[in-house]
Amino acid sequence: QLQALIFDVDGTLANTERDGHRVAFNQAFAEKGLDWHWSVELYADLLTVAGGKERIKYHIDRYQPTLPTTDSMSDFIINLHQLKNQYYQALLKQGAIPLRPGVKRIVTEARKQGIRLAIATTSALSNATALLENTLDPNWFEVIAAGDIVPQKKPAPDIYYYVLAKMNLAGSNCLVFEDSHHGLQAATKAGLKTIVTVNNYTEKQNFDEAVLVVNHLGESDNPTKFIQGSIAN
Ligand code: XBP
Ligand code: MG
Repeated sequence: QLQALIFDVDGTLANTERDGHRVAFNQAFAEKGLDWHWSVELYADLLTVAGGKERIKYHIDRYQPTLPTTDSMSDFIINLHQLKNQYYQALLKQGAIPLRPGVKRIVTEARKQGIRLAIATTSALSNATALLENTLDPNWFEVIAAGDIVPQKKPAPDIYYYVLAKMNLAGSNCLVFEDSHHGLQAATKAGLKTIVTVNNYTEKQNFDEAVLVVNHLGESDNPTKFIQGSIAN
């Protein structure tokens, strides 16, 4: 029996990456006087690393050979990431990052039916909460599991195990919404069934382990396209 829906944030609730996090990273680089620029194309490669701090570290190790190899928790990375998060949250406040189709409808319907809600994201807690404050309501979610709350980010299953333990739920009673292969791996390893809503950055990835793959969650004026699997699953 379905008791809870667990949502990823970035790419699933909203398309936060290209016009959100990426833009904010570039704003932070400029403010710090760094001549780095993450183009839409380059960012597709950088997205193979989950977590903003981890992504900066990857960039330095791979593309800034003159800089000494950094510790992922170095003050430099932590400060740069915090600055980027301020810019990101300002973009959210401006309403620059709307929810994807169908998200509000599904969350509202679940609430009506007494289905419990949770968040499982790699993003920093302040970013996840800010997105919910500007779109839905953080209080609707019983658990907001985010960022460094677990030692290993997605594709490790830790964040999903954390949510299940906090909510005292069995995986078989939950349904996950994800947009990426990383996220699908994390949920699958934790024994959870997953619906994938693809976006431009993830549409070519492998989603064989998903129960259903769609282009988005649909609205009456914008019907969902089924890519893989069927509702009967
Ligand atoms: C999202 C991420 C995050 C965001 C940036 O992955 O990898 O790192 O790109 O957010 P998922 P932070 O959707 O699988 O959770 O800078 O807050 O990490
Ligand atoms: Mg995602």
